Amino acid sequence: MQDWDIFCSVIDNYGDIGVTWRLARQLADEYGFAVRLWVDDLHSFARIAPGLDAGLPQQSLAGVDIRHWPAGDFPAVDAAAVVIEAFGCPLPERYLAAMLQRARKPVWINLEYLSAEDWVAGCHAMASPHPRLALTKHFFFPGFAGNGGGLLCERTLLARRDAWQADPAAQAQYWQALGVAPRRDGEWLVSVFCYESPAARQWLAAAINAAQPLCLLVPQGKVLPDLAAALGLNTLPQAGEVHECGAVRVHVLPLSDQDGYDRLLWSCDINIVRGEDSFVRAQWAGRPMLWHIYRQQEDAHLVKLEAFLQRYCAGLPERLSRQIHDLHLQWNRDQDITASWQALPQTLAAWQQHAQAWPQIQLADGDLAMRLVQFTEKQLQ
Ligand code: TRH
Repeated sequence: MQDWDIFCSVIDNYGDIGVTWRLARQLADEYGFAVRLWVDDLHSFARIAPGLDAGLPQQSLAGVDIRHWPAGDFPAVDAAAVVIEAFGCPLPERYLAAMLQRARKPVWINLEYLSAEDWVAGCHAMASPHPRLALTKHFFFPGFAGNGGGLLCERTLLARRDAWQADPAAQAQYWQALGVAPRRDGEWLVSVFCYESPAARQWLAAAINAAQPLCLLVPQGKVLPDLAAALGLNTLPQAGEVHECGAVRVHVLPLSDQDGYDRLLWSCDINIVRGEDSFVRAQWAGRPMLWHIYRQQEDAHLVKLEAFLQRYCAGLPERLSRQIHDLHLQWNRDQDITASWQALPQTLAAWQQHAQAWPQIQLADGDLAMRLVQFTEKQLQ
């Protein structure tokens, strides 16, 4: 059985662990590989993997051997045939030495952040020999159709999503279990997993005062101070709380595991998402979405955002493309999105159609794990 080691250093939030945990599970489940996932912050990990015991240095979950990556001395272990460092996290010297011990040097991959920018195609799969050691690292860039190494998506995901979305009874049961009363007349269900920001605060205030009824599903997280301000609360709302204000009812949800979060995305009409992994999952939900991109220095994130919008809106009717651009650019530049939000009913049905077709286009050449496995196989030949 081929063995893989994946290294994840949690920088902030849940994106780093979210991506590596998803990849580790898929490699174990779909390819039968022996996967070890080394994580330096098990407490963050446990928030999105409730079955994990953050106090244990080693445990098995979903077929993955999870190891705590200690800050101090790294344990003496044999290196795997394939080694993934996620997002450029430096590997421990002791592990590098173990890699050198292998008769056949491991395939060493730096899994990069996702970007829709054109330069990705030129850098994807590039080799970088280590300056001192007889080891070579390859850069593997996730990417959109025709650009880079694909996007993470489990083989059966879209079929499971379709079955869910065609099953009103399962959805009704799901909402009931979350304590969410049935949809009211004309109401939109909107999940809200974004960063704290003036844009979010403004949008919440505008939504409360708008004519369109909304049910907001808000997993516990960074946007709660904005929500408290919009609702006029003195304390942060807690999971399980329900608030009604103007045209809006709000349910604050506990964080679920990743499969539970997928179900939330599949069940909503519009999903507000962030970072990298929830952004991709919202695309797989096949529903209109609004991406709150992770802010970077010198507004580098706005370049990334524009690159995505160009791909996402290519070939769309001008009016829909404008609508999607306006919402995203205004939200991410902290401008007032009230007018764009109010115009949404005019394009929502067409956006819905586009969102439904988009995943198939992105997955036509295979998902990220499949392409990663093909790449490593070639290296191992
Ligand atoms: O949490 P994020 O903002 O993460 C990241 C990191 O900050 C990273 O450093 C940065 O570079 C990157 O963004 C761009 O957003 P993301 O990527 O969407 O990760 C959230 C994860 O949490 C994702 O795997 C889905 C998961 N999740 C659950 O499992 N359950 C939940 O209930 C929710 C709301 C999310």
